[in-house]
Amino acid sequence: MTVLIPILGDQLSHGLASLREVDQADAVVLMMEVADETTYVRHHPKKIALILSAMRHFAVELKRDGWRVDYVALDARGNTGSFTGEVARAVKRHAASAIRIVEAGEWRVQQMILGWEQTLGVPVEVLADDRFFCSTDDFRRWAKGRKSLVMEYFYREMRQQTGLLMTADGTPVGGKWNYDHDNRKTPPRGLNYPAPSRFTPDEMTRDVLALVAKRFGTHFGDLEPFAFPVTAAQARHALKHFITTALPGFGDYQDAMLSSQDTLYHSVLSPALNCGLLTPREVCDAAVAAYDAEDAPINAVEGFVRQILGWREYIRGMYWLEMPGFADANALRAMRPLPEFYWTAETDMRCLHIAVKDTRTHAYAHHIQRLMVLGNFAMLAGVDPKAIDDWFLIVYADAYQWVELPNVLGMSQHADGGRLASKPYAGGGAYINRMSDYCGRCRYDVKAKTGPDACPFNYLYWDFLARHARRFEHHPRMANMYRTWARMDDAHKRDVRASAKAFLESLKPAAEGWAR
Ligand code: FAD
Ligand code: DLZ
Ligand code: SF4
Repeated sequence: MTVLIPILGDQLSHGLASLREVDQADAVVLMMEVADETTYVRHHPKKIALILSAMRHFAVELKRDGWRVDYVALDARGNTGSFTGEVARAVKRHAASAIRIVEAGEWRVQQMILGWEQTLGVPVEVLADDRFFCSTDDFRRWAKGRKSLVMEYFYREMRQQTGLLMTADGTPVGGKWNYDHDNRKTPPRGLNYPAPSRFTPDEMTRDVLALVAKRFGTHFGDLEPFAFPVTAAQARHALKHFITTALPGFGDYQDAMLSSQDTLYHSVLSPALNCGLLTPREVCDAAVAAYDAEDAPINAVEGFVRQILGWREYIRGMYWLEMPGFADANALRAMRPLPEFYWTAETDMRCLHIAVKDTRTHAYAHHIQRLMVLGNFAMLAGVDPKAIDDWFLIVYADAYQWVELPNVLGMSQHADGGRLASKPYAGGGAYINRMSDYCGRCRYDVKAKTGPDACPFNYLYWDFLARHARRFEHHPRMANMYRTWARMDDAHKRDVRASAKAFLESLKPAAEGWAR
């Protein structure tokens, strides 16, 4: 009897549930490079290269560890181009009597897996992905019966369940659950920011880079230089580097944006975490160990652990709770096509120009660029959530639908009507100016409120509030802003609306073909 163990491109973890409690002699691991996955959207070339290179390295490591591995390369003869097609061929090739697989990260792929037993005629065992701290069933139980699903409460339960940053008597380390009060400072001039670690491509990665250049060279984004970790050992090195160089400053300047600094104190670990080269447990343990050794302060360590144990787990829970309807959410009825500059970076708005340029070069932008620049603009401008959702899925090396979609449709676009974040993350130019050094050299005037030279975020912000007054004016955390709007004289309000209208009409929609 042969058990076939398919391992998907975001399941590259040696401790994966499907590799445990199975006799190597009876098993064949199947790994598949398939055209459907590389092209269901036109992923950034760096993302494709990362996944294919990490898959190839992982297969070599599995063989070294004694596994029989059947690896189907993208250009292998007979490759059907789909997971289902390749699993079907492998079942025949190995006369497999059963399939054992860890549940997929994405709804789309999980639906395929759930059809295999019937179409392939062999039993399929689907295991929970226990690399996450919280199972999808446990999240469902947590959410059941709650009117509002606040991340902070979920996070506290996760702290208690895992014991991370908890004292022996069940209280949070340091006496507080959350130290954000000490974070989010404006960065002083002249800080010496640490650089994230970079890895020189080996021969295997260079082969992948050549393949990606040939097959996907026309996708949005720069393939080279390519410096992501592609093995667990490299990813652990990157983690260690982050813990020693950047973690101590993580909390303080978490919301800052600087034109000369792409990563500030962020970890840039999400590409490795999301394809499985690191587990969330080892990342949190490393951060807590730094606190225990007095190498990093509590505000930094708690803030960092919250991103992973809190936000990352909560986002995944929300995805599985709300799918498949989540993907069609459009509570604000936004219809505008995506502006062309999301693909070209050609805009005079300096904050957006820099964020798109960074994204194109690195397949990375940090959280505040994603939320308060790229996402904020799309929401204020009323961009169709499906169009901005596609964009975010394509352009980041860490983007898989389970994590991208709730962040985009829920957190940044308010398309879910406030299920994930009760209040829209909307901000005007003053917020971006306070948190960045972008505005000083922008063609627009961040202080001006209306007219052709005013910062578009300023009038778009008020125009957004005016457009959605019925929905938000009685929201307890927004009523203040509506009172300010009500106090503005009618002529100014008309200027705001006219400036917004003229600006929005001037936006060039993206040409067809960038996304799919
Ligand atoms: P750090 O700032 O160093 O944070 C540490 C880790 O915390 C991250 O590596 C990540 O694993 C986790 N984390 C932090 N915030 C979140 C969050 N909101 N959701 C899930 N995990 C989080 N993250 C993705 O992994 N993939 C995406 O496709 C993605 N799309 C996003 C789209 C939008 C509009 C927004 C607002 C956020 C998105 N995020 C996404 C969340 C977050 O921006 C990234 O996880 C983070 O920028 C990754 O960079 P980092 O590793 O340097 O993070
Ligand atoms: C994103 C991606 C890409 C570009 N290519 C592959 C691939 O060729 N083979 C593979 O196994 N996985 C790939 N992936 C990641 C998958 O899309 C991801 O594992 C699923 O979406 C998870 O549900
Ligand atoms: Fe962005 Fe406005 Fe600042 Fe220009 S002035 S960088 S558009 S926030």
